[in-house]
Amino acid sequence: MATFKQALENLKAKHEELLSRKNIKSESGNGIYDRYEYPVLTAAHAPLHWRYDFNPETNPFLMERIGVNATLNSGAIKWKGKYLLVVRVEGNDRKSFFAIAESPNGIDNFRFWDEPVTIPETENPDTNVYDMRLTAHEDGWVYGIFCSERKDPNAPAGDLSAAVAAAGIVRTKDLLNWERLPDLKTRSQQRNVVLHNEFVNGKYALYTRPQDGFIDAGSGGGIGWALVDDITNAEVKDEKIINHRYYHTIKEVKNGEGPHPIKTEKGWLHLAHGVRNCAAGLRYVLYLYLTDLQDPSKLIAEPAGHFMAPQDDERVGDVSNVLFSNGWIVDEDGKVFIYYASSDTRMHVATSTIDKLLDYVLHTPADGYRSATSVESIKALIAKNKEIG
Ligand code: M1P
Repeated sequence: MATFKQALENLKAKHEELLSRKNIKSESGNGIYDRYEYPVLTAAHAPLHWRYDFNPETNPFLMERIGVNATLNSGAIKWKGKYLLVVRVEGNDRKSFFAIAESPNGIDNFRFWDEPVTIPETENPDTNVYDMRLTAHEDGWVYGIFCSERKDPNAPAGDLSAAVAAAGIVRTKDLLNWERLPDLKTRSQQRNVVLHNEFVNGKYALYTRPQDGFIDAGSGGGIGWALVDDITNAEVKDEKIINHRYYHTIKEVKNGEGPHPIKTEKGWLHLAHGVRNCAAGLRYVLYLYLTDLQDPSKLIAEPAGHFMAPQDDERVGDVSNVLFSNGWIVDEDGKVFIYYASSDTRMHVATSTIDKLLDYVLHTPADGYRSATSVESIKALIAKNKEIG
């Protein structure tokens, strides 16, 4: 028993060392944002009491009983002065669930709350839930919209992969008790649905991502926009595409809204992901765009290419070559914390400011969709630099 006690103490000490590790700003910034040396959350951050039976009688070998595989795509919110992530935690059993992790400063010391979040089910239980976007709406509720995945009831016999993606909706006032609302009713499958934080023309406004199948966006032209009368029985009746996909760009195959956009004096600042295909498979990167303050569905600026792409260790994981973000937090002083997952495996933070992100969005050349136009952009910059000698 002395050995068990010692082993448990060692386990707890190592875990504490990981949780309390100070994060360090990486040196090689690009002037737009700063990355950090360490992920803010990994599977190893999951609380030990979720994974180990601490009783030597029932777990004499101190085995991990319930494994956690990954911590990824997290919604984010500042709550009572703390930086909170609603983390997609994926177990070894491939089921994802939500759990809240809290940090005093947004860049390290993230610790999970005592228990995972209990999401009530509808009469049609979700098989898997993931990628929650949080919205503190002006109606006073905090909403979470997430992907609810269920087996395709029309799948041919023997096809155990075909699935249907829908937008599940919950709301809360305390982040402890969550009320489940009916899933969003839409004509197509949906993933990456996000609630805008203000009413628009007296209605709830949603960013959508219509898709032909569970994986393929297909004829769904990009990020959509829909106004909804009643969030407690939400239905997309009219949907228009506000951020399109284009041939030979970073979002040729798919795109999707990240967290809800940030209101700035120059417009609504959006963070999204774009997907292209290559011999190595799909490549997911992050990009920014700006829409009109009065009409959040009207695009006013979009830099060419990616804002962030997987680099170094970020490139490898369960689904390699993926960056995905569904959470960011803005401080009162304009500092922005961008929470992103790499390769569907771990969570990171990058920091910037509203001023820098607006400068990036408004002064980075837009995509001309041809090699020749890219060369023109570079030559225009060279000429400008030569003018100043
Ligand atoms: O594996 C990469 C991502 O794939 C999906 O995103 P999208 O619907 O845009 O293709 C989601 O399953 C997401 O969770 C995942 O990170």
